[in-house]
Amino acid sequence: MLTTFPKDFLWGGETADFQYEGGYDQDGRGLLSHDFETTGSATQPRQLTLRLKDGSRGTVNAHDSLPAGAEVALYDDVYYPSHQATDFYHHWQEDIDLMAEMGFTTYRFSICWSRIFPTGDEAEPNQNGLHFYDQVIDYLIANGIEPIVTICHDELPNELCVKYDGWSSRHVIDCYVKYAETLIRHYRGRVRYWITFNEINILSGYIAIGTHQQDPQTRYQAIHHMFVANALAIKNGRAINPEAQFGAMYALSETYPATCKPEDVFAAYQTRRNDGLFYVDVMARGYYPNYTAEKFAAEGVTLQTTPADLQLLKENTIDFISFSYYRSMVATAQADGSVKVNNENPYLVSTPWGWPIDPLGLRYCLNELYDRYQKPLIVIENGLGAVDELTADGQVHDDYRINYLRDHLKAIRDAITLDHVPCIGYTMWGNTDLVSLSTGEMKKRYGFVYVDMDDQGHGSLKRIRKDSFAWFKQVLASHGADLTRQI
Ligand code: BGP
Repeated sequence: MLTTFPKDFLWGGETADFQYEGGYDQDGRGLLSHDFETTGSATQPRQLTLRLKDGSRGTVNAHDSLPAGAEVALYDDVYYPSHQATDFYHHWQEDIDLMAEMGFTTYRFSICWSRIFPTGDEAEPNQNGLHFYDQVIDYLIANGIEPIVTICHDELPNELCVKYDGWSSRHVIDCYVKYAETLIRHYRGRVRYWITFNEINILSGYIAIGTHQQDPQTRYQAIHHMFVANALAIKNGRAINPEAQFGAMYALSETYPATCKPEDVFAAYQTRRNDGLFYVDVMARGYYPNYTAEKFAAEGVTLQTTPADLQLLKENTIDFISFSYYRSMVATAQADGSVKVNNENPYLVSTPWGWPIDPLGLRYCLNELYDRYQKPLIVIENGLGAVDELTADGQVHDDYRINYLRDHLKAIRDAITLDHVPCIGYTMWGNTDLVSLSTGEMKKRYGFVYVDMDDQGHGSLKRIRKDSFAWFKQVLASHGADLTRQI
C-alpha cells in the first residue's frame, strides 16, 4: 500500500508557447491568433487590435465577435505581450538548466503551431521550427526530463482564422491533423506523452477557436471539429508511434452548490457536467452523452455531424486525462431557471485575483474523474498567481506560494494514498514567470523562477530563483515524501 507518491510519479512544471517563448517573427514563424492581443488587467479586458471595414483602426474585447468586415491588424505603437513574452526562445538552455537543478522529471510545454506551419496551409513544415524544438527536447532528455507536449494550446495560425474562419471550417481539421502527424513522426522515440488540445472545455473567441463570430452555434460546431481532429490525430498518431500516449486537457476547477437546497445542488451538478465533464465524456467515452440533446436545445445549437465523424469519436478515445486546477467555484440556482456561478465561497480565502484557494477541491476532482472514467490522471496545471516582490538584495520570499503548493500536493497525495486514485504526475503552472493568459500582465506571477520584466515588456529578462525554487527542489529530492520542511 502506498504511503506517499509512487516512485515513477512525474514531477515538473509547464508553460504555453505564446505566453513564454517570444521570438514571434524569428526563423520563419508565422503570426498566431494571440499575436494581436494587447495587455489588460483584472478589470480591463484584453483587446484585439483591428483594421475596420473602412480601413480605420479599432479594437474589440478578445472574447467578443469581430465587427463585420474587420480583421485583426498589428500597430507599431501597441505593446503585444506574446511577441517577446519572457523569451524562452533565447533562454531555453538556461531555463531547462534551472528545471534540472530543481530535479524535474517532466516538463510540459506547447509547440507553437505557426512555428511549424506558418500559415497552417503549407504542404511542408518549417524546418527551423522543428529544429528549435529538437534542441529543446534533446536537452530535456539529456537532463533526465520527460517531455509532455501540448500540440495546440488555445491558438491557431492567424491565416487559418482569416481565410477559413478558424475551427468553423472542416478544412482546419485537415490542417491540424497534418500538423499533429508531423510532430508525432518527427519526435517519435523522444516524445511519448501528447496532449491534443489545452482546456478544450473553455475555448472561445478569435484567439482560441479562430472564429469571427462567438455565438453558441458557431462555438459548438467549432468544438465538434476539434473533437474530430482529436480523434483523427490519435488514430493516425497511434499508427505512427504505437508507444505514444494521448490525452487532452480540461479546465476542471471544482463547482460546489451554494447551499444544500436541492435546486442549488442540481444546478451545481448540471454546471459541472455541461461546462466541464461533457467534453471529457465525448473524448474519453467516445460519444455525445444522453444529456447533449437538452444542453444543445437550451443553447439553440444544431450540430452538423456525419456518421464517419461519430465512428471516429467512438474508435479513438484518449489514453489519459489531464486537467488544470486552480480554485473552486460556487453555483446558485436562479428563480428564472438560470444558474449564477461565481467565486463567492465564505469558507475559503482568495488570491489577489479573486480565485478561492481550495486544496480539498483538488482531491474531490481527482476522485470524481477516476470514478467516472477509470483512466490515469495528470494534474497538469496548478499554481498561485501572485504579486512577487524583488527585494533590494535580489530575492523573492514567496512563502504564500510554498503554502499553496504544499497544500495542493498534500491533497494529491491523499487522493493517491487514501483514495487509491492513479494520478501519475504533477506539473506546476508557469515554473518560469510568464505572461498571464487572462490579463496579459507580468505582475500576476506563478513561477519558481522570477523573470525581470514588467507589464510593458521592459526589463533585463534576468532569471532569479525564488524561495519556492529551493522548497520544490527539496520536495523532489524526497520524491514528495517531505512536504513539510520549510527552507
Ligand atoms: C490556464 C491556461 C494557461 C494559464 C493558466 C493561468 O487556463 O491553460 O495558459 O495561463 O490558466 O491563467 P492566468 O494566466 O490567466 O492566470
